[in-house]
Amino acid sequence: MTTPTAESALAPSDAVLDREETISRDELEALQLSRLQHTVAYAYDRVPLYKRKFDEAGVHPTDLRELSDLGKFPFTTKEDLRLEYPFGMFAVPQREVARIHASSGTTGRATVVGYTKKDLADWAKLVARSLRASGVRPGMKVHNAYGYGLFTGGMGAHAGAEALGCTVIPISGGQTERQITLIQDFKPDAILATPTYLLTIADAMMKQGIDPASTSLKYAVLGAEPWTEEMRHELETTMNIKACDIYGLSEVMGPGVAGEAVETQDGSHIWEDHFRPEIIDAFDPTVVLGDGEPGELVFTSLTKEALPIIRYRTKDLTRLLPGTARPAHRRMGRITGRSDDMIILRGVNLFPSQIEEIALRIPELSPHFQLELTRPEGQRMDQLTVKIERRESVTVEGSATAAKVLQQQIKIHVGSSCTVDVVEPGSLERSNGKLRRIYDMRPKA
Ligand code: DLL
Repeated sequence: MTTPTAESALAPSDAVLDREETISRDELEALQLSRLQHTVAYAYDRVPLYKRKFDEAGVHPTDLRELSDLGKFPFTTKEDLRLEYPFGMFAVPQREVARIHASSGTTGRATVVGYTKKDLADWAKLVARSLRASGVRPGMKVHNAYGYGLFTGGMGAHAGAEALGCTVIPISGGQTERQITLIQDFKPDAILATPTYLLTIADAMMKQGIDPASTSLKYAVLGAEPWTEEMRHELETTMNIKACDIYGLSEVMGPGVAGEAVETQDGSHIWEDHFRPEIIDAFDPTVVLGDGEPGELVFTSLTKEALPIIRYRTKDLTRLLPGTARPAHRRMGRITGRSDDMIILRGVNLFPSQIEEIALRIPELSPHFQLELTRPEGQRMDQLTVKIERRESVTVEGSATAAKVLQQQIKIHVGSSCTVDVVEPGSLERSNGKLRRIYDMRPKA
């Protein structure tokens, strides 16, 4: 039950919030502490890896007396999940595992995650909460273009939209022409997709002579890859929609670990009744940073049964900010990138999102770009080439000046020298889901 005052102050009057969305920070932290104490003991008792790690670190679940004691416990990494492949991290017998998802495993073994029936219900509730925060309401038609299958995006978003009371259109990713037909025929109110895939859809509409701003779509809930405020502006104006962020990762749950409120559009609120976030120094993980300080995001699950996760190092770089639309739940700043996606070019750190931010401020250039890293024969220096499509309306001559501007702006704001190659509209690979931005063609050491 929600108190009418809290609800009317926090969200449009037609939204009924979960009680946990409106509680005070003190109440939330008390809930976190009791759930955390339970989770570390549960993980220690049921998952041999946690017992081994805690024992090696000389900590015991009873050492967790206050929230800051969490810092005494060891981290969990993707490597741990890989080593325990496939089911070594599960804390319940297999018959209690209702569903399994896995990461694509393009680099090394897949990481496998499992859910009990209660985990699935909690997950659906949190995705529903995220979608509602982003403007989606019961009764709306939701076009779900996240990929279905082992990836958590499709089924996670699907269950959340259903739990909210929406009519779900489970199209999955790809088959862009068909997506466009269904958007025109079924007239959905909201679309769920990666930001770059929504861009692919908008682009394909324009090619077919359909104005992307003319569809029935009013809301988009976008995530699974980093995106910028500039990309939000691009999508909102071309499609005449409100676009909000949704964040999550399979090891922690899937989509819906955090979601953004449409009335503030100021970063995703982490649902802290289910996850305790920390920010650490990515280079010295013993240092836990304060709110507002940028670093690597770490999560501990508070309610998960099949796969409790303690201090999971996400490699996502961001910072924690105070709650706004949901005051007790802290927000995360935009993910600037992943520590393992960082390009180090002649000593300068660079993320694709920085290029996106700069390029989209130059009107002649489109949001379609990729970054190529090479090391020319006989040279010791790496070379970065930004390949970017010019806008359809811009001539080749017109784009030459834009290329120079982009090159200069990258030098000024990022500190890297690069080559900019403006290419024909439609010539770069389009996204079907998570878009690959970096093409590393340097000889392998
Ligand atoms: O991408 C879950 C998801 C599906 C989230 C649909 C949102 C929507 P994974 O495949 O395990 O899970 O990838 C997780 O994707 O660690 C981030 O690096 C990135 N990521 C996810 N959401 C965002 C976001 C899903 N909103 C990894 N902004 C994470 C930036 C994101 N990066």
